[in-house]
Amino acid sequence: MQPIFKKTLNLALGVFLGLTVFFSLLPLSTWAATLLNGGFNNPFNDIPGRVWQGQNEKIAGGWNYFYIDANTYPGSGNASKLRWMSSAQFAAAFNGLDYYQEGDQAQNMWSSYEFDGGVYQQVSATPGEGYIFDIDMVTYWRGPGYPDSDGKMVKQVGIDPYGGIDPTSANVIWSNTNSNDKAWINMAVAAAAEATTITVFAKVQAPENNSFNHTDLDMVYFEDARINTIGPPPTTNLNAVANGLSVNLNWSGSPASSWSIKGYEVEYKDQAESNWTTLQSKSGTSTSGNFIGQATHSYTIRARTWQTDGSIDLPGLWVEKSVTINEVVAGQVINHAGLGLSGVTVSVSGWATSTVSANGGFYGLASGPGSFDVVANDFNGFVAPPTTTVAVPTNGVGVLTITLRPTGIDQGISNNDFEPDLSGWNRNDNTAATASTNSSHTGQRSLWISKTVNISQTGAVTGMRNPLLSFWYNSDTDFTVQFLGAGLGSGSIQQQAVSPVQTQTLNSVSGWTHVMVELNASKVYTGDIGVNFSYAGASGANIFIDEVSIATGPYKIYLPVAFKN
Ligand SMILES: [Ca+2]
Ligand SMILES: [Ca+2]
Ligand SMILES: [Ca+2]
Repeated sequence: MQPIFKKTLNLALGVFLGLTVFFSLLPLSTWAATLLNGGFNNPFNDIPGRVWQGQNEKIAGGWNYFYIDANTYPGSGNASKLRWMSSAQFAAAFNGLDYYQEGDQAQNMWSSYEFDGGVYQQVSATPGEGYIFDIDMVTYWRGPGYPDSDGKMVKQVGIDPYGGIDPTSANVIWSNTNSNDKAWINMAVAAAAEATTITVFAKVQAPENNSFNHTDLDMVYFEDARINTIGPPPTTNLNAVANGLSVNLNWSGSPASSWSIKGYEVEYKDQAESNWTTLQSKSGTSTSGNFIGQATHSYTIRARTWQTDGSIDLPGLWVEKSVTINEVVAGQVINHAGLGLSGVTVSVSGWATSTVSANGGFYGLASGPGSFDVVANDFNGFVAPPTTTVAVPTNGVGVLTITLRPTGIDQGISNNDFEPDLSGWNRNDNTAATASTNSSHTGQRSLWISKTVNISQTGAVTGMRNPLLSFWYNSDTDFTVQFLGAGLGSGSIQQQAVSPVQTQTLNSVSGWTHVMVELNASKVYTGDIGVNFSYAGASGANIFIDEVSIATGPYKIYLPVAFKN
């Protein structure tokens, strides 16, 4: 198809040039994009700062050179082994053929080292219009005298529809590659202009040729480039709606007449970050999808339809949508040791809809604004905390960390949640420690310590590996927690009076905070075990404690692990 196509373009260009003279007093056609010196003919310009054996390297008028540092030797050293010359300059320098196909010159580029570079030009364009850029290119791996070596030097052309000049930009739409050595190849790429300037690139990537003393030159010629309109690009519709943490998407597109749909390219990014994540690449034909975001985060989603005529692919303009994840109950499901639990069902009491915690335990449940009674399912022998009322503000998020803990014989104490009273707990002043509705992490109540007191509970466990005390607290003053055991390494199954094995002072905090304390006893513990909270200070303290657990810990806790909500 390519040769026929090229003739058509030549004809069209000729007609256009004729008309340009005729209509020279009229405003420029709104669709025209004019490439300067597409033939890479004289005059050539010296490239400032690029000198080879006393002569300036040269670039065809209208064009600029570029190279990609990472793939060019020496990329960080101004690519000093990569040269751009006119075909006449190269012929004179090496006593060879002035090799061009059209007009009076071509653009030559050469190196005897690894390179990735080429030429580019910025072109005025009409936003929304579809353009095709094509150019003839030929490579000579290790020079014309070396055997035809397909697969070594890789040709590619690109368009940045935003007019940028960075060949490594993700904005650049690149053609397929061609690595047919020692043959003129017409390369083409199409894009719809996103701005009033677009940039066309033609490049060749060549690996190191390992010739002795770097005597073999890898050569490239650029010749006979054109840019033309190619008719309207496809249109795209995109819908994006958040449901819980899931951003649900669907899209569709319409090709221009005589084109057909190739696929839909869909990407999204967190607006706090710069990188786009690909949800579907250009050949994908699905028309819906979703991704899981984070509560309170805003996302930009973009989609563009690709159409094809069987030989060239033309993408449409990006269509963008913005979505913020809010009006959800959101947080993390963790175990008593602070590790995220995935697969736990979280729901609003009385609602048919629910969600399941994802990787890391993160969950989000679409709620709308209001107050909601949130409950999680028990999971893998872990028991969920009681139903908890969560307030979700308009355009905001209600946060709840849901802590599941071992139960039954795997749990060292009882009445962990202080619902509805302090049964099972021993205190030395009944007025100083109460089960209060003033504050709770989950459920309706927590342990409220308001003045000097000791409150403790002791249980017995058998064969508990690495006992771990954990709880949530929220306090406006310092207090002390003691993890009680029968002594280090006793190994005895006889009942012994417990005593403090670990003592920690907890400081005032500004919100509910998760705490974990290891007993640091024998790896497998059998015997009495317990916890004592004590406060000695002024009356009127607001020390709230909830969800107290003594259960097996992980083999290793990576501290600090503090959760706030
Ligand atoms: Ca030429
Ligand atoms: Ca070949
Ligand atoms: Ca509670």
